[in-house]
Amino acid sequence: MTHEVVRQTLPLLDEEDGRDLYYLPDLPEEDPYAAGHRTCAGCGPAIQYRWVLKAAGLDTVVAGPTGCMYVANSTYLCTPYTVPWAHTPIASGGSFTSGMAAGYEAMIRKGRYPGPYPNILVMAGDGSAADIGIGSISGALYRDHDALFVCYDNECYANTGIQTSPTTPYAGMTTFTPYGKATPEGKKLPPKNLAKMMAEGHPHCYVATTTVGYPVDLINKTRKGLNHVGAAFLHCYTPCQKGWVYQTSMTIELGRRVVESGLWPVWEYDPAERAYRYFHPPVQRPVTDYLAMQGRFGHMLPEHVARVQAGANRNWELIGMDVPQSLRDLEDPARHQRLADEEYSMPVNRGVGA
Ligand SMILES: Cc1ncc(C[n+]2csc(CCOP(=O)(O)OP(=O)(O)O)c2C)c(N)n1
Ligand code: SF4
Ligand SMILES: [Mg+2]
Repeated sequence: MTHEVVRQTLPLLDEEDGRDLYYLPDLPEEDPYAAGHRTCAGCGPAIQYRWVLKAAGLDTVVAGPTGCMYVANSTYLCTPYTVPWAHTPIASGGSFTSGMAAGYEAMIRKGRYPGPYPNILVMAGDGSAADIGIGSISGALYRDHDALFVCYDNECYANTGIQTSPTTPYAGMTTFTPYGKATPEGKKLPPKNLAKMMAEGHPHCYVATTTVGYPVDLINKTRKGLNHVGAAFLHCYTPCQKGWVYQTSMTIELGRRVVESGLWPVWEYDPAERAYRYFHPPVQRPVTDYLAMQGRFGHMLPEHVARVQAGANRNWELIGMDVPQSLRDLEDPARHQRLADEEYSMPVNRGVGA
């Protein structure tokens, strides 16, 4: 006898007028990612892990490929998870999670697991999801396994000592992209556009981008990805305090400024309509407001800053926003100094909807 596979639907938080995108919502009481892990103070990936697991709830199974969020979170017989969790090799987060999804489906159909179908997700670093393990995640998306595949993007291979990854931004300094006479900008290549690759390459999947600066957006997109019957991919910007060199209290602020400076478009791709929905932030800033907060960009020369501003301006156009003349003017290197000497607006303590 074949049993029906019953699926759950997680409720979405109110995003009325877009205003609630910014405030810290009343999060669920349950905390499947409990206190007591060993990540750095201000660790963006740890904040993302906590919110994603709060959004998913207790009927959840999680996989984590090798990276900071495996190594700093687990020692022998000790993890911060109160839900079933498994470590996978860095290359096989996608295939392992496919197996979990197929296994639960089969067990429920055969009556060997009572159901309902649990929330199944994997949270992989950018080194895993955009580089070493991209094949296994792409395969899982292509085969449409019912699971959420999350990339927590700290724009480097953090756990092995802050090496460059495909998502490290242009001019980002890492231990493998030091700046010097031959390469004054540090990293020369632009970052891989992972989320667009996943959306364009797997048009039947729900795909979205978000950041730790927008908790309601992050929680809702996690739930939409889990509610979607089939494969979903979420690309989340998560600052790495150690690798990026900034004040530990600025993780959330960076998560907003990267969007407000045009460097991280926030969108979701609806597979039913085959259409992108772009978030239009109410503030548009010069990229220096974002770059100057981080030590990894401190070496940038005027021409490097101007190039990043030109890229941000193209992003504004791509998401359907006007580019103010003041930002167009900043595409001229003559309008800049060395980044270390640039003036930029200091973060303020934002209130609700600020
Ligand atoms: C096949 C393989 N190559 C290299 C490593 C070494 N390694 C362990 S963690 C890690 C960094 C992973 O980077 P990322 O996925 O971005 O996660 P993060 O450390 O940034 O959280 C690397 C390269 C490995 N474990 N397996
Ligand atoms: S090195 Fe970066 S990603 Fe790793 S625990 Fe520290 S802040 Fe988090
Ligand atoms: Mg990483």
